[in-house]
Amino acid sequence: MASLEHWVPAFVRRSALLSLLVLLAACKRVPSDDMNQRTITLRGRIPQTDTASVPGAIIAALGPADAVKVIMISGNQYEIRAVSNGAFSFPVPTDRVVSLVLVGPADEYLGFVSVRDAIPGVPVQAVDDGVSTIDLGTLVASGALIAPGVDPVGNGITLDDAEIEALSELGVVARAFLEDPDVDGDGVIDLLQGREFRLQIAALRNSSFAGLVGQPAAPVSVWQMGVNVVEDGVDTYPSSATVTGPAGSGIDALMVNSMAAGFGNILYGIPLPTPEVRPTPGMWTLTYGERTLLFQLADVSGLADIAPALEPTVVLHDDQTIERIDWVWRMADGSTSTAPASLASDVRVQVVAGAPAVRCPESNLTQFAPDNVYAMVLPPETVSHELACQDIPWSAVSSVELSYVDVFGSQHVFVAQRF
Ligand SMILES: [Ca+2]
Repeated sequence: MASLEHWVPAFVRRSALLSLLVLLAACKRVPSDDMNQRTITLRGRIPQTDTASVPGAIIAALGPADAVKVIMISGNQYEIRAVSNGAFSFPVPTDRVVSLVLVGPADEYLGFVSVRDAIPGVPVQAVDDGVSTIDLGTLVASGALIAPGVDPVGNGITLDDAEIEALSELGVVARAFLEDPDVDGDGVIDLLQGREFRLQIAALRNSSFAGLVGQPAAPVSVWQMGVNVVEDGVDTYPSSATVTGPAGSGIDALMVNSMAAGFGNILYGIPLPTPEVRPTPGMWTLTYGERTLLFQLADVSGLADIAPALEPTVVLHDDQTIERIDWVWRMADGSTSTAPASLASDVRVQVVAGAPAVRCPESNLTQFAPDNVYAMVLPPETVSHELACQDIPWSAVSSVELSYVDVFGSQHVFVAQRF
């Protein structure tokens, strides 16, 4: 982790930043019967075409009607599924947005499914109780996008307007990936080559406590960016890479190091020269070994401006130790969401404290920052958490950190300082 030290400002190095971007496990193809979480069936039909039956017709560019395969992407899992008799039907996990890329007979990229021209995928994480199948009807080409023939929102999936807007913003990085899934530029969709290259974004916002109540978060103080690389059959990768950002990014042929490497993957961190400014939109390139990756980065401001924020309230015992931490999901319009599972795939509670507090052995987050005495990953619907260790004195606490990984994989961290 030495490389991390070079680019994390000292004021946050001691706490939350060590948890940023380290959630990235190796991406992998997972057979659906290995998916332990709840699944539903997702199905639909590709559009019909009549041009193929016209003798002498000029062969037009391929469209969604030519799809023979669908790539299903859910977080760091993906599967390649066949289109059969003009239709597809397969099980999908319901903890994240499921993205669908349509693929032609010679592995041509034909586009991706977008719901309401806003959400880059199907928001099955917001499926209604008791619903076991989402039927998208016959897909419709809509410019560069492919729209469901039946809007799943209102037909088995429930989202309100604030949630749809938030999901549209949270999907900014996923959308770019779906628009150009040949990041290494060799003309073949990377996932069909067993390669996954993902830009990763994290944002950290600070606030403070007024008494026991966390105040609204300030603007982002630290943006982090990294590129996660997975290639089938590759166990080890070069430990460094070279990054060039768009004009104005201040990054030109910069040597960067691996922040973390797992089983079959590597994460290259991209140190931003001005961490409080969001990564510059435009074309970023990262070269490692023989490969050069091209990422078109959109404006990610919405990941901070529109993404929901977490605001904690601490509840103490009479002896001033922490009994529990409650929180609300604050939407951009000031309302609170009562359905956080539609926005996030988990929520994390961390407590940074000095002596006499000691590390709680029940903590279940493997990546521990040095001063953390408590770190727990919880289901996203959790909004009140009774600490597994009831011996942390509030007077020893310097900050409470709530964070979540959104349903597209970006990480959002909220650090409430006690002093
Ligand atoms: Ca490729």
